[in-house]
Amino acid sequence: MTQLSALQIARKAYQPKLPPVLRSGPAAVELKFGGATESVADQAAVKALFPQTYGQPVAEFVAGTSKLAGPLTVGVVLSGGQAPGGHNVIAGIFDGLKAINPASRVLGFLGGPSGLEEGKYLEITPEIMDAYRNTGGFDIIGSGRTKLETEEQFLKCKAVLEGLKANAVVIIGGDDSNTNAAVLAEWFKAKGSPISVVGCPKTIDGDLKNAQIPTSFGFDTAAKTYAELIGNIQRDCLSAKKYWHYIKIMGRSASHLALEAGLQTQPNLTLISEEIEKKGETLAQVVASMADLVELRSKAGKNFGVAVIPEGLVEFMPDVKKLISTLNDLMAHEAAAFEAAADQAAKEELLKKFLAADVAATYFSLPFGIRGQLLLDRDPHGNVQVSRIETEKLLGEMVTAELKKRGSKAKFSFLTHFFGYEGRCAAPSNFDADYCYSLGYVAGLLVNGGKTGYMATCSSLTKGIEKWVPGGIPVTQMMNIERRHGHDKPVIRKALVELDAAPFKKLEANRKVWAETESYVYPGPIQYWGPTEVCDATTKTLELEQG
Ligand code: FBP
Repeated sequence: MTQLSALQIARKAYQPKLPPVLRSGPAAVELKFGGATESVADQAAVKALFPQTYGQPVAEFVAGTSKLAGPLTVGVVLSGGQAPGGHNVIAGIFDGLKAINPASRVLGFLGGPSGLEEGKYLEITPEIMDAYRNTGGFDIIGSGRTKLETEEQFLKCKAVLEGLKANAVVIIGGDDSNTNAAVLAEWFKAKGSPISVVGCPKTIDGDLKNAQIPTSFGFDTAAKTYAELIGNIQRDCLSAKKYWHYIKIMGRSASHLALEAGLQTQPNLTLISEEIEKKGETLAQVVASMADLVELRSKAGKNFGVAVIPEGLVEFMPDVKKLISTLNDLMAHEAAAFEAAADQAAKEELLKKFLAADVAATYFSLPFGIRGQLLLDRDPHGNVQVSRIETEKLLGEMVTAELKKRGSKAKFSFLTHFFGYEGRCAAPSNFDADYCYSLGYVAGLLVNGGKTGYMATCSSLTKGIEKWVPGGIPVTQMMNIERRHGHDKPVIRKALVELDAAPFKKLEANRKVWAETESYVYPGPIQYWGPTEVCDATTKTLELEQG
């Protein structure tokens, strides 16, 4: 029996809030529909791929009356990386379905999409559910990264769901998982199956957002957790005045988490990958400007500082990007040769044979350890696993070398940190606890309404929960066609940091002052109790984007 901390005990009793319109129960709301929708781009191609579900209207829940279905059986899948609040999504589905009909059942597929394919599940009982309310993590049923995309997999899912007499499956995942959910919804409809598929927007990375989805769940808590840790380091940095701290922040590709953590804590430097890509800055140029900052602060007697570095940075610098994509292709095509190579030195001999001169020059300019990390196994999509590349160390070592090359008098002693897994399973903030519970509740209502190919949403999030608007967005509306593994595929468009939007502009406007001074902010731990403007505030990103 796990021993609960005092906070966990108190937190279990927290009753997540629902938007006002949902508080009178499922029979007292109805769906109001907008007009037909179009995908964000490539309309003809997306329409051709989704003839059954394309163009469905945006739906909003308003006060009214709804016919409640009989007992519903709904499967739930947690897909991809953990994000705080996943358990509350399931709690929202559970409570929503029980409110629709007390005999409704929730079946949690184990270990992610593979659990659905293989029919491995756990029936969620009230006791199990109560043990997980308001907790972080995905451990109630586990998660996984299996992609559901082939006809064979769909047939297996259909057989499993039909065998369980399930009415629907809710897929809680990021852009790829929700894309696959939409494909599955379309496939079920084409086969004449009444099973509906509904998605929920999850990822700490914050890159599943658009005009319809203000933010993905988990981003709020993860950003606040990282901001607390950065704040603590800033205090230490300012107390000791002897180190530069290079802190890498998770977020596979987009820099949303680094930007948000930077806005919350105001370190001396926050790198934004999207800006570096736009300016076409090479690794050497990024290192040179970081060395400039060290020298500038050193001249003012400050041989210390804090720099925040986004996880995906290396893939946004043109020279390193070219190197990584060349390596990805090479390691896929010459897999046998690379596997046979005994060690890094042997692999590098192969590289000398295959790489063009400019790419080889970039590769061999990197420290030995980092080169080894670039040669590690690829993820299931054939991509380098950026969370395993120590970009923070790479930059620290290269800045040291650059200062030496310049004959600089600046004292530069660096420490590295990587904040990623520390934030993914944190206990959800009030915002995420409420948001996730509401998303789950909405997913249950969409199932009750027989909707398929929709993602549950809540909009108007910055105005306080009294103003939140629950609804559903057709997934095809968020899609465009992208080239993946040599094929054109329909995918939900990934949201990178927009350089002309308010959050980045705020960083840009303050960058010089934050670089030269210690304007550090110390957000402290996620606050659960206290004034609402402290405890229930959303992120700076949402505040700046939505006013
Ligand atoms: P999702 O996109 O599935 O939400 O996961 C994102 C993420 O947390 C990234 O920030 C990180 O790069 C990656 O997962 C790490 O993956 P893994 O959990 O496989 O180590």
